[in-house]
Amino acid sequence: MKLLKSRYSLLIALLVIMTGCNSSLIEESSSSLVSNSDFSSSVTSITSEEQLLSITPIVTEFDFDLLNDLSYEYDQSQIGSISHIEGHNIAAGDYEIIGTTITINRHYLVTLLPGNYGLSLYTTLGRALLPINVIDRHNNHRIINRGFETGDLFGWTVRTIFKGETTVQAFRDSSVASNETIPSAPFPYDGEGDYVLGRSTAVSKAAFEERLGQMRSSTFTLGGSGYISFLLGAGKTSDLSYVSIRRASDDVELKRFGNQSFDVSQVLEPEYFGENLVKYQADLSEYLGSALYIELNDYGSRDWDFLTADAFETYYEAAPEDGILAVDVKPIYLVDYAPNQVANGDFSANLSSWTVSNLPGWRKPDGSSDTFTVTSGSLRSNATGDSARGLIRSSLFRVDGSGILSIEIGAAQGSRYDKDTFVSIKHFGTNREVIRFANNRSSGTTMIQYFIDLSDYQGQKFYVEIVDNATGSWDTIFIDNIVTYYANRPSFTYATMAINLNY
Ligand SMILES: [Ca+2]
Ligand SMILES: [Ca+2]
Ligand SMILES: [Ca+2]
Ligand SMILES: [Ca+2]
Repeated sequence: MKLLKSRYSLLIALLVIMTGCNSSLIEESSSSLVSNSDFSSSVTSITSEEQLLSITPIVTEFDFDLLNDLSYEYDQSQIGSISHIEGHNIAAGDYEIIGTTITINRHYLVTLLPGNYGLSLYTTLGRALLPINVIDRHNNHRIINRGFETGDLFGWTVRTIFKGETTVQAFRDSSVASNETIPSAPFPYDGEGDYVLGRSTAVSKAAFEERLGQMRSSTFTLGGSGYISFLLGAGKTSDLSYVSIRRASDDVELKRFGNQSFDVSQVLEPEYFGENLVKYQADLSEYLGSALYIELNDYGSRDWDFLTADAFETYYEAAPEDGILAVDVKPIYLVDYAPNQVANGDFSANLSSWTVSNLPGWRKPDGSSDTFTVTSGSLRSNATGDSARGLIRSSLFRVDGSGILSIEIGAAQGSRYDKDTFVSIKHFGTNREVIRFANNRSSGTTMIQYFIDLSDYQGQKFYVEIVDNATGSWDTIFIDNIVTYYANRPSFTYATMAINLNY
């Protein structure tokens, strides 16, 4: 009888271990062996037919910092032919079975919160358990692949913003570079770990600069102290190359950070290279508990109009000790009153109601940036000639009436006019560009009228940005007669509509 009892104890202990119960349960079960009926009821609740098949765990710990896959080995003669894996929302495509190895992919593992899990592997002979331990690295407070240590853009979503052209798309896997010497520079990126978001060596610097695009992180819930930090390089003109912090619930751009340490005056120095990384920190604690994401933007195609980056850390128990305080450079409207007709759209009041961006990237090496003027009744970006560059922003207007707008553009026909001299209409709050268009029907200095249909956005507020980002012949833009309110739909055809470059 004693022997039988200890056998039963062993059997129960085994069953309990296999089903993952804790040690206090084992003790309880042992003491209940006094009665046979107690024994049978406690065992049948665990399993009647379950004889778990045996697999060999190889890697069972998932580390959000390393983004490793998990793996298990099996012997087909013991477990039969594999059917599928089930549990915790795993789907075909989240795992691979090659030879005698089962691999659980990291793209699935990043969806699990820290803790212990068991996946069921079903075979022709029964079921095996694949144990998973997701290590607690404050996973839900941090973004996936924040430092590009996978060697690619895993965890980030990229999109083109220029005519769907993927050939000029910024932010590609090939931009993830070794954290070593900068191409054709004598010093390193100065990032963290083995990889950074850098500059691809596959194309010239000019060709790399020409690319445009956006790159979005995974969503995280801001926790800890609410501080974040990141490394940023290049991005001479913060109005065109910047990092946004957006709220997931409504897409509102909460903060916008540029590489404010980029020193325009030093670019001319032969030993200076602007793409090395500078550490920034920012206090976002007013948004603690909010779901946020990070977005990198590249709207510029010229000088240093690209971003290098690394180490987007979004979880700090306490404020970080190092890093320059990042300055928010998103457009600010102190009064969000918005009439249906944009103020001074005909420039009859010179530049009043318009704001010239004073971000340093627009300045010439001598520090001057006298760009916008009103001449012969129209806005012009050539106050100091075609080489002047700049961005000017309207006050807010509200879509009303027919929802149709019209704008006149002249000049703006330089060699890459549709990337360099353009009009952008942006949504107040999200600062999302709903349309960017250029003077594609240009005819010298003649003013050409373009119609825009914003009738899908009735009642919403927008503003206009006019950009001149180039210095060559005809790289200057004239604007006049911005009409944002037509009570009745004016007459226009497809040929006279503005063509959106952002898709
Ligand atoms: Ca890195
Ligand atoms: Ca660019
Ligand atoms: Ca005018
Ligand atoms: Ca210009």
